[in-house]
Amino acid sequence: MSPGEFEQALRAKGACYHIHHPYHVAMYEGRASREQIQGWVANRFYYQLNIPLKDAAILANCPDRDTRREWVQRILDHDGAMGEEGGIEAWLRLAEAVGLDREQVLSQELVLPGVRFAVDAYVNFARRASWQEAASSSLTELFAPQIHQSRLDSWPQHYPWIDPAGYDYFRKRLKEARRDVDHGLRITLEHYRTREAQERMLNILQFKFDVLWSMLDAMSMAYELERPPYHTVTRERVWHRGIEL
Ligand code: AHQ
Repeated sequence: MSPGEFEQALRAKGACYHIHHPYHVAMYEGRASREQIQGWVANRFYYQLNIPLKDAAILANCPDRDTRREWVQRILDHDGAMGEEGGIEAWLRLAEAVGLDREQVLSQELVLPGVRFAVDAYVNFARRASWQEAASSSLTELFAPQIHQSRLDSWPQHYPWIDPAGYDYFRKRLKEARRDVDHGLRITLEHYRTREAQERMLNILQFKFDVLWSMLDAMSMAYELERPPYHTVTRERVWHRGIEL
């Protein structure tokens, strides 16, 4: 495919983006309970925590200085450059804004096994794949500005109990995601030159859609269907607390 056709093919896969997942739609339409919002924030924290590790894995595999000096910004966006808050801290403010305890979120005790496995699969993919393939897997962010904007547009009116200061994270990502996509697209349209390689990349993008979709599936089981792991055995949170620590 030409670069233009390839970009169109990438954008066409947006039909699988998790903005269409019933859990996200319920949050957007105001049908989510306080527990479902809190569960989403506490579980998505694990994804946010791991983005810098994923991006550092890409840097570690990338011999090209110009690419690294641009890609490194993503780590700073999340960890916070010196003197700046950063996205992980902003997410903890979102956690407090939805009534979660900061230490409980940091403890990861609410992170569901299915969420942990999906996020770890993304980080481990980035460690093993070529830096170009790992970089292009971030292109689910082609669709991220829309999902962040949808929360800013709908949550304040549906969930007046959420402290609006918590929405800073979504505003912050609106511009960061657009800048990330600009760089990710340049790498992707440059790297994949044969039809076979382009089809492989579309499959990599589907893998990342599956990561995002599976996270919400795990949350649906736990917070919508009332079937958290081991619910037939105990109502206690007995699942593992992470072995990567
Ligand atoms: O907050 C998000 C974020 O920091 C990132 C980094 C990027 C990547 O490197 O894969 N993807 C991503 C995403 C974030 N938010 C998600 C959401 O729904 O709020 C969307 C997600 C993405 O589209 O990959």
